[in-house]
Amino acid sequence: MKILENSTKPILKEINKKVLSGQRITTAEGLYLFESASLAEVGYLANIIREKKHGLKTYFNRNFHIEPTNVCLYTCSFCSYSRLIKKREEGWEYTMEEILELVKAYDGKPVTEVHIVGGVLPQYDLKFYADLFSAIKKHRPELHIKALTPVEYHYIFKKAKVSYAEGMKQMLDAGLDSMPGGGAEIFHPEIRDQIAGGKCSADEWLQIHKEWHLLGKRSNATMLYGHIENYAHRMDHMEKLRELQDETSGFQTFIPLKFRNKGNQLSHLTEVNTIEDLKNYAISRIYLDNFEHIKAYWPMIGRTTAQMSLAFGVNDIDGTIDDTTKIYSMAGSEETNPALSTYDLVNLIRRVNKKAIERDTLYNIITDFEGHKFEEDSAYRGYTSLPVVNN
Ligand code: V47
Ligand code: SF4
Repeated sequence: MKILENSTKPILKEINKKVLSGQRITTAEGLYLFESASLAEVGYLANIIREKKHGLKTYFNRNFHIEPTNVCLYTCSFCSYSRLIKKREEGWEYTMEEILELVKAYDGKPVTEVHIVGGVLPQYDLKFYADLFSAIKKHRPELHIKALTPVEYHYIFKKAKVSYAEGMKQMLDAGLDSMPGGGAEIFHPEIRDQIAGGKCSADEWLQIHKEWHLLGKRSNATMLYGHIENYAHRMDHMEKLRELQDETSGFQTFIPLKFRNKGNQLSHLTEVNTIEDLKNYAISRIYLDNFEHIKAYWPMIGRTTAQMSLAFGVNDIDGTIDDTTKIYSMAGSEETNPALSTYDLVNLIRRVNKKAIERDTLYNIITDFEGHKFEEDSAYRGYTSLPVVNN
């Protein structure tokens, strides 16, 4: 396919040349793609990079989520999930014992990761989380703890009067394995001050990840798109991530998060459409040349868009999570009970002719499902019009 070599648009020909020769595109070129390129054009380029990096491989993992509380001191306008501290009786606040019970509920189940993130409250301080991580490790040492974002870390380190470097070291010693990508939202202050005022700034978010990377550890990065930001804000966000990644190489995965408008202060905004979602995945794949993985978080965008995203630069669709995750169902995701079995996930990937690989958090391969025969056969659930692959 040579659709772009003969393009009449010189800038697109130049971007095509760069992608084919493995060169980095500029921020201005990324902005051009958002503003002027078609879905087919960016999809074509993103898929070249996806296949160069990963072939047809598509990763998922087996994890579960714990949200210690949905009460929060902050009032991010996009958040459908948190209860104001004034209305804390409407939310939940788990004790250490209750959280450990949730962890123990997965004893004997083949999950490899627990993802812990929630609201910010004074009782969940540095000591609480250090004790929690140590207790989880004591109970199940091989379970990977992916927990908290710079939003929580900034708050608990400030309260404990420790530097970011010291705080992250204490978390490491307590058993933290990696950091999820949340809390990034949109870095540019024009937007951040309006939608996430009061919580950690872009520089603080980036600095905390940097300290974690300097300890030799890995993390993810997200971008909340499709609300009041424009394309230049998205490019500015990705530029800051690309710059930090050039310094540390500590990010594993970029996860674009589509803004959902149910039950929050931004409910008057219309959600962007699927074309916009796919373009966003594709352009992030093209621009973030130093990120190994691009993830589509299927509980947020739905299974069908997740399947389509695999042809637009995405090579990871997160995991088999269950309904302990409320963030997305409360924000209006079509996935009201976001759980998929391994069988379902593998079939979802196979139906769009990709190869399913179960990974651990650090992308070590646990099971390559190529040629894997499932003993059970489940009913066709109509995710796409392609037939179920039975091999
Ligand atoms: O930072 C909150 C987002 C994030 C809404 O690292 C919303 O593997 C859309 O970061 N519409 C938290 N998004 C979740 C997160 C995450 C999820 C999955 C995997 C990983 C990973 C990280 O959720 C928040 C915020 O950007 N969010 N409300 C909403 N209404
Ligand atoms: Fe609190 Fe996070 Fe919701 Fe902001 S997004 S209000 S920090 S729970």
